[in-house]
This record gives sequence, structure tokens and C-alpha cells, in this order.
Amino acid sequence: MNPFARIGAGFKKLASGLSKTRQVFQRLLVAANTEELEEALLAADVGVKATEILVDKVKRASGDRRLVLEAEIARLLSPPQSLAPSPQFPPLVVMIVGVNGSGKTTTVGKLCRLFADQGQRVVVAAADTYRDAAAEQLGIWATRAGVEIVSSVQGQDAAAVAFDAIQKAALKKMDVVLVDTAGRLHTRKDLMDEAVKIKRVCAKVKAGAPDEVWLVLDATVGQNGLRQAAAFNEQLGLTGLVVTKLDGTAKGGVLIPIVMELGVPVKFIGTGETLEDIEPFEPEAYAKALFEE
Ligand SMILES: Nc1nc2c(ncn2[C@@H]2O[C@H](COP(=O)(O)OP(=O)(O)OP(=O)(O)O)[C@@H](O)[C@H]2O)c(=O)[nH]1
Ligand SMILES: [Mg+2]
Repeated sequence: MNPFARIGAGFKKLASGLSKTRQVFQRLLVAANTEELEEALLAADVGVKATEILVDKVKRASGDRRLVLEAEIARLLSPPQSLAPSPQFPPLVVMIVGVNGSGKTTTVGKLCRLFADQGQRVVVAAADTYRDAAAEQLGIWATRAGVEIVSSVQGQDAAAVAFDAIQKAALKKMDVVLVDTAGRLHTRKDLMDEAVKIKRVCAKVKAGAPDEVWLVLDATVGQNGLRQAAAFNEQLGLTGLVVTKLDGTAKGGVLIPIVMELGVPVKFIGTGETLEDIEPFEPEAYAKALFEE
């Protein structure tokens, strides 16, 4: 079964999660001239490059402005390698990284449930060995979703936890390993080096692992997300993004410059604090929900 298949509760939920961002995007529809449109696009966090592209499209097109914008935004949000490559052989190992508090552990909990609901057999590696509470928090969600969790035993470092989890998953022929890592500032070399080490150790158990490295990005940080994403991408070679906290922000437009700059697709979006509040990302639906309820 494809773990990326859409099972979300649909467009209504997505649109409700994007309600604050939509207020900003709806201004694009009433902008009276090019200057106003430019201002509105920049205020919507889409960045300078996308603003130029979108203004140009609107100028040239004769049809309905909303539809022109929707189509172009969907295109900008669809980098070439849109679908996750399936792993050469199971388990699919996904390493989850990001700055402190971006929503990594919550996302792992949500993904456990999502994948388990699809019949995938999941192992979670609680590879955040800095925060004691992290494994506990994850343990509760993992148990609720009926998935296995591998936590550190005393003295073990994060890479060892990831190693054990992948080994266990391989032995038991499980489908997916989700590796939750500690929050780290992209500007701290020692912490970024640790993430690189975790990544390297994964490959010792399974060739090519991690199959995926996803950056969890808090949408409320807006344009700062670009710098974070670029730094993580440079160090770890990201294969996907998960954008969280879209429910609490008007900055949902920031996905556009980030995807354009990195060429890395958004895999999932988080629209709330409960385990159900995750949606597989679909560029067309997202673009539509920027304007419509
Ligand atoms: N509104 C909202 N809150 C979220 C979302 N995702 C996570 N959160 C909240 O963000 C806070 C931090 O979440 P965590 O999952 O602990 O973040 P983390 O990245 O694991 O944090 P560290 O491990 O400390 O780096 C919690 O209060 C979560 O409930 C989301 O999509 N929407
Ligand atoms: Mg965490």
C-alpha cells in the first residue's frame, strides 16, 4: 500500500486550516492595479520571485484572475520529483529533522496513526535523547496508534536508537521506520553534525537509508523558514518538507518560495494539535484553499 495515498477528510478541513492565510490571499482578487497586486503578493509571503511570476501571469491572462493564480501557484508548488521514491526494499526509513519546537514529535505521532490506519506496520525511533519527555510523549501516541517504539537505553546516543529501530524493523519485516530527532538550530554546527551522524548510521543497517529526510517547518516563522530549510537541505539533503501550524498563521504563502528555492516537495501539512490534524499535501487543493472555503 502506498503510504502517501490521500486519506484526509478532504477539502473542507484543509480550507478551515488555511482560514487565516486565505484572508491574505483573497486581497489578491481585489487588487485594483499591478502595484496593488504586487504589494498584496509580498504581504502574502510568496517572496519576490513568485510575485514577479504571478504578476506576469495575471497581466497576460485574460481569464478569471483567481483561476489564473490558483493554476500558477499549484505549478510553483509542484517540483519535478513530486512523489516520494519508494524504497528499493523495506522498511521505508524516514528521518524527521527541524529546529526546536517546530512540531517534529507531534508530526511523527500523526504519521504513526496515518500510516497505521493504512495498514502499514510502523516502528518509531525516539531518537531525541536530549528531552526525556520526548520519548514519553511519543510512547503515548505510538501505543495509541498500535505501533512499536524503540527508545534509548541509558548512555545510548541518538544514532544508536535509529540503528536499533531500523534493525528491528528489518528483522520483523516492518514497512516504515519514523526517526524522531531532537530539535536543533540550523546555525549550530555541532548539532547539525550530530544529525549528519544519525543519517550516516542509518545507512549502516540498510543501504540507502534514510530513504527520506523530512524537514518539519513551523509556518508561523514565515520568511525565516527559507533560511532554515536551506541550511538543513545543505547538510542533510532533504527529500521532503512537512509544514506545521498552518492553522495558527496567515503566512501559509511561504510554502511557495521555499518549494521554489529548494526544489523539495511538501509531503504533509499540519493544521492543528490533535493526531487527526495532518493532510497529505496536494498542490492543486492547497492553491484552491488559498482562495476558497
Ligand atoms: N496549532 C498547531 N500546533 C502544532 C502543530 N504541530 C505541532 N504543534 C504544537 O507545537 C508544539 C511543539 O510540538 P512538538 O511536536 O513537541 O515539537 P518538536 O519539534 O518535537 O519540539 P522539540 O523536540 O523540542 O524540538 C506543541 O505544543 C504542539 O502541540 C500544528 O500543526 N498546529
Ligand atoms: Mg520533539
